[in-house]
Amino acid sequence: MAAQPDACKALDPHVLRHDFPIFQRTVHGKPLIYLDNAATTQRPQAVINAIIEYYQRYNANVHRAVHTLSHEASVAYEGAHKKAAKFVNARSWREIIFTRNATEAINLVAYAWGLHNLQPGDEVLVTIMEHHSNLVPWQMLRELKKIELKFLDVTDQGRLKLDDLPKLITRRTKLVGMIYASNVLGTINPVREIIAEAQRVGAITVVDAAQAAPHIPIDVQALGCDFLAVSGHKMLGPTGVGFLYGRRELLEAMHPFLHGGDMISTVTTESVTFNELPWKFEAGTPNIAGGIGLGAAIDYLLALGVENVYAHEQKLLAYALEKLSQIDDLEIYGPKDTHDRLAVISFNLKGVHPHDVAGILDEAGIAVRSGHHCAQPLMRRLGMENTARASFYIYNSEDDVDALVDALKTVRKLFA
Ligand code: 7TS
Repeated sequence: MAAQPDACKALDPHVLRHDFPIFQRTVHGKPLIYLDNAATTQRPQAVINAIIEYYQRYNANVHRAVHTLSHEASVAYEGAHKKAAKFVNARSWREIIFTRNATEAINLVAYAWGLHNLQPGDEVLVTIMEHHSNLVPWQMLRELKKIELKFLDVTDQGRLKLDDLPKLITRRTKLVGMIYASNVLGTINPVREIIAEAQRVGAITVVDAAQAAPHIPIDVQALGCDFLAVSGHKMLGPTGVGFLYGRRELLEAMHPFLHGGDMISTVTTESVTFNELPWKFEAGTPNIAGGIGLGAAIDYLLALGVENVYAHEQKLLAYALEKLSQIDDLEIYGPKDTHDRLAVISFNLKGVHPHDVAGILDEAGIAVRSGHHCAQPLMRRLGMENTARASFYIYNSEDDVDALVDALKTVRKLFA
């Protein structure tokens, strides 16, 4: 049974770990220390159970039949949309479209809004900090629609240069895309301010919240964004499901993304009318089990309190930055303070390739990522090609930081 700590109390990672069956295994004979949460998190038993229960007890297609199993599956799947709506404080669950992941959510905006609304000469502004998933779709539109793509720069410390905004946002700016929190540097961006600037010229705003949603409370109404993309697997949910929040008036006015079954209302040989929201944007049989699993993940996170998740990670971040700074020849990227920063720490050990660092840490049972983290323009801007990256979540403790620091000291000795 999932632990349900009091929302006012600090999270205890040692207790929470028991909810995650994966921590029963070892890696190279060592207890698993999982520090690759920015890539994907682990799943609690409650999420695994929700998926098993669907397949074992009410497996059926949704929206198509009057029989009991289909009704139960439909209620559960629709219920997951309602949970997602609550999670990001959308006005209506009809503003929540389930997708495969954050990448598909952003592509939905690019194809269903961008392709039909952008004209040659229009401008799209994104930050240089974007994950490729909020960059390459706009590059695709640059080719197809002859738009101009502009970039908001970062400081060497990895904070956005907000002072540049007034000159970058012009009357021709039609869309502003921004990463809420960086998957490389951990920086949490002032998206509310950027959205307010974009709104001055009537531009559409797209927030990539793939990294933010698992760690900080999201409120789309307070942000005032038009679209916001989330991946389920980065917030304890299954792979293969994420969602797009879209402002209702925009979604109503937009063309569909994919065409076929479920997204229609009536079809004749001559014409077609589209289904109501959100089904207009969910063509074909959806990932029903995944959606229900994501609903269970949201239940779990809301029971913990996302603000408590952030508070826990802030403590871990401060501890980790302090401990890691004691290692000679270790360069840490991103903001040096813990203010508006996730517990995502990219680093390099001088003279050692990050893949070697990750390989040796793996021998110690420690999972970290190494590479360009799908943010090559940012890496290039900051003068680096690859980094190792440790990213923390609710089940990580100061013990995990200590193990990481010890293992890095071993790497340093090996390469001395
Ligand atoms: N946006 C951000 C900010 C991300 O960090 C990622 C994935 C995505 C979008 C794409 O998510 P997907 O679920 O559609 O693939 N980031 C990472 C990472 O940092 N390491 O592996 C995946």
